[in-house]
Amino acid sequence: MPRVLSGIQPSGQLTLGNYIGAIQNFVKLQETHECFFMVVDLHAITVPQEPAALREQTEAVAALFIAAGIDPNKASVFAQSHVAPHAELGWLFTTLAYMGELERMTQFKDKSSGKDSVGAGLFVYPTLMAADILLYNADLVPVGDDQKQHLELTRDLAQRFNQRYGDMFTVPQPYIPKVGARIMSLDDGTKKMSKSNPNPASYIALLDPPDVIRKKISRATTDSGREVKFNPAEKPEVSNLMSIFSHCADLTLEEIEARYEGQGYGAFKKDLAEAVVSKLEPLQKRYAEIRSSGEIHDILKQGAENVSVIAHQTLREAKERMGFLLPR
Ligand code: AQP
Repeated sequence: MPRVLSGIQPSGQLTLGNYIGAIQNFVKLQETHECFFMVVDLHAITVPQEPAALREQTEAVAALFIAAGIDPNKASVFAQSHVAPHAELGWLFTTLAYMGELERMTQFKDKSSGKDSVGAGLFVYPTLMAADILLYNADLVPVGDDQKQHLELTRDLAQRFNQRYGDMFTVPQPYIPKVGARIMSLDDGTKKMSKSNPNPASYIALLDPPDVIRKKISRATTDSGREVKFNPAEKPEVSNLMSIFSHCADLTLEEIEARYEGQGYGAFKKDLAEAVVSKLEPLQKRYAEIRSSGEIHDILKQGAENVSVIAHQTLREAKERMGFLLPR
């Protein structure tokens, strides 16, 4: 079976953007691929994290994976920091990357813009992401559109290593959904929905209670028009709400346009809120059960055990090819 790897940072509460752009695809792919899904805690510390919150969020993200439908008997679910070769291979790839290519990363530019001091980890994090993927020779990486550029860098680094040291790494392909690859912020149709946005009204968290979801959607920015029409260039906010509706209610964009023709935004937003609430209700129920059972610790332990052999083997081979003296 082709191999899939992806990860999510425990850098805040997971949003509907993370779900539609990434997790929904994880659930589908586990049926046809060998899947490895990580909570990328080493990535989360590229911006300051409060220790207790990091621990709690790491557990929460893993539990949300399971609540969303990832089956630990089909896919390996683990925490990145539980498998030490990630950090070590990350360093090896950092030495292969060029400053210029890291400076071009738009996520780095976005996250560092306007800040007085920016951590070096934020700058080099795409090389750690490359190591995460290449450690397992993943064929496919399901991500949202925002990660496309990092995946390109991963491909470049794999090719660079293969050229210098001989063919070893699989050059991975991105797997990006056609609709919903970039869910936008509720208060600004030009910015992606992001879990670390300081304004909670900008995102729908997967664990938001129903009334909070209703309030956030009723207050979501639209435009001065009345038409529910999919036109991302001219109506970015309404188009974004339509994408969310399409995913949560399993309707096409055309069906949504037809249903709300001539009705303005009121009825549309009301139905959208109910569709999101119904979509998240079973996930939230299952999440509460998983957290109270404590089973997530066993799932993470088993996941790390499953992947460790491959990770150590790859790291050893990469070090050997690069000329490290290996312990005998
Ligand atoms: N708005 C989005 N629409 C579609 N997909 C999205 N993803 C993130 N935001 C959206 C996808 O979710 C996965 C996890 O991403 P991540 O946690 O590694 O970091 P990120 O891409 O930077 O996501 P966030 O939510 O914006 O986190 P913060 O705020 O911490 O940086 C990825 O596959 C991503 O594409």
